Amino acid sequence: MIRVYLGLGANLGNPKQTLLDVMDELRQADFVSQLSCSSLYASKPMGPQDQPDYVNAVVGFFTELAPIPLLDTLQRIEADFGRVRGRRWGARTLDIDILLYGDQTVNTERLQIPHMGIEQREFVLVPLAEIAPDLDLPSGNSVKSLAQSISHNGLHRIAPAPSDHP
Ligand code: A4P
Ligand code: MG
Repeated sequence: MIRVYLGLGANLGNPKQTLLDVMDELRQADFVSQLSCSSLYASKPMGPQDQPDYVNAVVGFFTELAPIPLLDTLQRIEADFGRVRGRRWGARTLDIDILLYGDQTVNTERLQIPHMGIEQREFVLVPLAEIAPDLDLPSGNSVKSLAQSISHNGLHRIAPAPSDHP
């Protein structure tokens, strides 16, 4: 079993409810064990500014799925939630990024892990530090210290993590 961390983001429709629904779906999925969920955070858009603010969160779990089957599965979940692929960094109903897959590095055309930009994004580092404060990235940097030193850029907590025992 490999410990995986996903970044969840949404800024169309009802982003908060979408992320709560995705967390619920993951908790019940047969490829997911021991799910932990961060709080939900509101964040300013990175990239084009003429789009709504985002809601972001991070989840972690153990899985037996290999990286590409995991990506396929997560892209099906994105599609189920009505994601229409538009411009890069543009508005979306649901974006799921594989942030980390154990301590493995993946560098193929379809998949790069760690997800590029982890260390520069407050909306990834802060929720990741909430559920994995003792984690070190493959680069050797500590998630907690990165989260403490990055500019929070208006990031703020808007909802608690859903209960581990609904
Ligand atoms: N792909 C490669 N590596 C990965 C990975 N580790 N996890 C490929 C998931 N997918 C990965 O993704 C394009 C392709 O990336 C996929 O088909 C997969 O093969 P996409 O989700 O269709 O496109 P995208 O998300 O528009 O592009 P990208 O570069 O992934 O953007 P990001 O980095 O996801 O950024 N602002 C705030 N505040 N919060 C956000 O969450 N998100 C974005 C999107 C922009 N601004 C944001 C936020
Ligand atoms: Mg993406």
